[in-house]
Amino acid sequence: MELENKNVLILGLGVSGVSTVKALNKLGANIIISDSKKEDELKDFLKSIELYSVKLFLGTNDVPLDDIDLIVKSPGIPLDIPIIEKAKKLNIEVITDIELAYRIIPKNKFIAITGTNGKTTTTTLMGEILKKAGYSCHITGNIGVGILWEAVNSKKEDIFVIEASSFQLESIDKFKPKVSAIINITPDHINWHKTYENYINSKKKVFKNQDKTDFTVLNYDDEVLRNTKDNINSNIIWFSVNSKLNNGVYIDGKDIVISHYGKIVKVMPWKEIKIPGKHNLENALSSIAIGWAMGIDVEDMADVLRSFEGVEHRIEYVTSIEGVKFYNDSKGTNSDASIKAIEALEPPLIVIAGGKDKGTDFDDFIKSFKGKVKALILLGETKDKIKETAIKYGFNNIYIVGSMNEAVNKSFKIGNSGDTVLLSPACASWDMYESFEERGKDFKEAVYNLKED
Ligand code: UMA
Repeated sequence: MELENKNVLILGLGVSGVSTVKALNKLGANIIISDSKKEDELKDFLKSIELYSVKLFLGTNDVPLDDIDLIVKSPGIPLDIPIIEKAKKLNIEVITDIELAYRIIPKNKFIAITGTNGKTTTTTLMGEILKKAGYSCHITGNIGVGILWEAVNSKKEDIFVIEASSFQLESIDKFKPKVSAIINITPDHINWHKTYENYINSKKKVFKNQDKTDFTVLNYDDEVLRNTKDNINSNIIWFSVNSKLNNGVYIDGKDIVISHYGKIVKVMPWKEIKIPGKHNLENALSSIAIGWAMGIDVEDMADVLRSFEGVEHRIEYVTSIEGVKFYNDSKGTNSDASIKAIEALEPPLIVIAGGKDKGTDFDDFIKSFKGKVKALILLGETKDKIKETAIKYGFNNIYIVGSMNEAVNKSFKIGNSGDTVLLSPACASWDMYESFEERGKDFKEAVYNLKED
């Protein structure tokens, strides 16, 4: 795609925006940036682009669109804000970074991994598997790495492993990955997408441009995916923890196997996978299915799965103090993710939850306690909503706190040797923090401070 001397408006100067600015500068575009935040709130991001010649509109998204050829929108920006409505009327195209990356380097191979939960683990795992198999790859996208700067600095043989969010996928048009994967779908980001159906449809866009030279990896155990009525033109590879499949990756007794139209290939005993929990078994099976589609040797996949330890902020063991174990699951940004964390750990649990309200309910979250959770410590925007739901289901051992430090101190005070304290908020972090990483780090710091007291 030719961008030299084109006027491109970059909406949002966060992680994705900065990467887009740097890439477009390299491609010779005229760059206009708009962010609703003011200069002092964007200090770090502005510093990373200080060398470039750009036109800035800060503290507003209300920008003249007269000469704009293209808008590249940061994924989190909703599609119904006035500037985007105005652009639509003027027939100015609005896309997200993964779409533009594809248009710039369409000949590279893209692996796009989406799903409500498990995206980060599967994306990281996939990167490790590809590296083990000798490929050069870029691990990008929602995982915290803007794709465009990577794209303009890549070689044609490089593989892009993209953690793709529903926000990014909502604004794709031509994006066509070699392998797409949807690990699971449960309600999330309803405030942004308006309805659960819209959220599901944005995830499914990941396979909409694929053809019979491509592959789509889907979870057979996920009802939404198993019952999909969509026309999928690529080769589907199912994976399942619960069912045997004619064509796919599944558990057969002690082993993980791949069945290719009935021809069985043994991968490894599933108990040898290092990352714990059933949800991680799903992540492992989806990685094997993607690896199979990419023609990777099963021994390479098994080797990585035996040693891969997981990712930061996802059921991450922090430390143990006086017999109380602490786990950081700040990436538990929706009920389903937090339910998986509760299922994966040994009781009794003290759960720290609450955060930004995304318009979902907490019924399933509370129902998953099933005698495993002995106390609930709540903070953030959703604290009262979660408390009311807990009481509705007869769970009353609840403490409301005002900060992470207070939450950690309270958990330690009520915890006994043998208990596990789990930060798994079931909510996004944006009411109190810039990101879930910042929240997780704050939790870990508060835990380490207990040690020093
Ligand atoms: N902004 C406006 N106008 C608006 C709204 C926002 O100008 O109406 C501005 C904000 O002031 C801010 C910028 O847009 O400066 C933020 O853009 P963004 O929210 O898209 O955030 P980025 O920093 O660019 O990070 C994004 C992803 N964030 C979101 O989708 C919310 C990051 O995923 C991703 O790692 C990064 O791009 C690189 O691809 C984070 C995330 O929380 C991890 N994702 C959600 C999730 O996983 O649940 C989807």
